Amino acid sequence: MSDTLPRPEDVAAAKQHPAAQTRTLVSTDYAVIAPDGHVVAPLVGWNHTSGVVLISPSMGSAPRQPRFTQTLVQLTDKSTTTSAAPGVQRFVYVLSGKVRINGQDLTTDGYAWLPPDVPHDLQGVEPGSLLVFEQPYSPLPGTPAPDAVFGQALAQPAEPFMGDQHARLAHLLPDETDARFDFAVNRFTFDPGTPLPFVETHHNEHGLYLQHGQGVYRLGSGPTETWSPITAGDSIWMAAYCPQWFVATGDTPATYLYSKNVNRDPR
Ligand code: UGY
Ligand code: MN
Repeated sequence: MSDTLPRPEDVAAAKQHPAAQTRTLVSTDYAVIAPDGHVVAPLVGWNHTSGVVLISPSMGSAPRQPRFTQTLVQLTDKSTTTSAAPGVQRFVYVLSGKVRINGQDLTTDGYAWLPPDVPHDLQGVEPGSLLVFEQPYSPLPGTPAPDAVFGQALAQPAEPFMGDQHARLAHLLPDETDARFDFAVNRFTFDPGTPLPFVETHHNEHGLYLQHGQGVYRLGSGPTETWSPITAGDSIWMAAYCPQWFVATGDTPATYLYSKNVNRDPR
């Protein structure tokens, strides 16, 4: 066994190694997960399916801890699954490929919200990838959960955000009109150069997946403040009260999908 340590110049050279670089950042109030760090593994509760759990409660410690999971699923034509964990709602978004859920075929930008504790029949039809959010469902007192929702993101109205036609927001679930939904998933498109109009700070947390384009995300404050360059395939967790701001860069629109806990008292 060697009793010597690497020389300082060896450490300096290691830091420059191409394989030692990553854009991934994991902080106390946010995380940026870049594909360069993905480690693919079989997914619990799925058959013939691997993927990456991008965001989960393991990422932080209470109270600044994700209360949901966001998973990138590598779909095969043999993939199957029938439920999330007990009491957990599931939202499935097709990034590519084709999936059949309860007999309905979904292709790119198709999605399904699946209520807790009602088995579903999900089968891969053509290989591709899915973005899946899961969060424990919190029912309204005395009110059952809604039935499953199926949709196509491009068919949902994309409204100008705070009057700006260059930032367009589509709600994929009816959370604004139906308080039985405690979870929202929205699709936000920014034309090049368009920003979020102000630095948001709010009690809700977000899971975000950049589907198209690129931009810069300002996250955190004080010692955790960062200005992260992000590109398609990157994910972000933003804890409650994490200051957040975005501007789309590049020549094409930037589109992100994001989740948000809604319609429940945060106490
Ligand atoms: O709904 C939202 O809070 C959204 N405007 N946040 C975000 O895009 N970071
Ligand atoms: Mn926000």
